[in-house]
Amino acid sequence: MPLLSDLAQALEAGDRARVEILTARALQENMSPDGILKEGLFAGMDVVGARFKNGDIYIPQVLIAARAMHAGMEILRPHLIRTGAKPAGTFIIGTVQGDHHDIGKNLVAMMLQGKGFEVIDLGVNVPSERFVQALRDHEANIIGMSALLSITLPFMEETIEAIGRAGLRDTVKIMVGGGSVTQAYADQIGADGYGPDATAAAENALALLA
Ligand code: B1M
Repeated sequence: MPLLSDLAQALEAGDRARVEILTARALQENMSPDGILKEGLFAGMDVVGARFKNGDIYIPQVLIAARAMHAGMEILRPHLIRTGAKPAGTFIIGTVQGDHHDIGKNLVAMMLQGKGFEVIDLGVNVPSERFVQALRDHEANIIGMSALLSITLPFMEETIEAIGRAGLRDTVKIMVGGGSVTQAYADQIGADGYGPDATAAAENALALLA
């Protein structure tokens, strides 16, 4: 549909005003909110994710596109709620205790939203008890931890152990990532998934739920 491909292209270009106009126009033309989300906004974000992964674009362009996506989603939100569209899953994310880096975590959160996840962002410097409490408070499918500092890596393992002690390990998938994290480390601490970058993280999160 030309209107939705125009919307996807406006998102790829990070053109927030045009994303708002085209989202509203698609609603006026009685297109389904779910279709506008998937074939317009998410389709555009998929292209942004692929370009970022290939190194064709950089963090600022991703952030600008994400801002445009959020603007479109705000217009769609009441319509999505009314039509009962279901998110792909619920993903709790945070940067582990002692670590205040959040640029990568925020990118991962945006890519997850671009794949249709509802994201609950606990912020930075999140101790294991807060991750556990968040799992008790929300019906999440996946919990994700980010760490950039070598000295904060052990808090990922500690959190996985705390989730186990709380009897919640079988209820949720666990993903890890961030500058200091490798697939080998993820395997070593018993995480279910890892993402070397934000695009791969979102793709792997979907695969974990498949
Ligand atoms: Co910091 N810092 N920093 N820093 N900082 C690093 C990480 C460092 C490598 C710099 C260096 O020494 N070369 C180094 C860590 C060394 C180490 O331990 N291995 C370091 C240090 C030492 C420190 C301080 C200790 C410095 C000091 O005060 N002496 C201090 C610590 C503060 C703290 O956290 N307690 C500190 C502070 C800061 C700032 C506050 C100034 C700032 C953070 C601002 C912010 O985040 N709001 C900062 C920054 C910006 C950096 C660098 C320059 C950039 C980090 C970044 O944002 N990268 C960094 C050096 C570098 O990397 N060049 C450095 C971009 C981001 C998109 O990448 O976060 O890796 P990244 O995320 C990627 C993937 O990893 C993945 O997707 C993202 C997008 O593709 N990903 C996930 C991330 N989370 C994921 C989760 C997933 C899956 C994938 O699943 C859940």
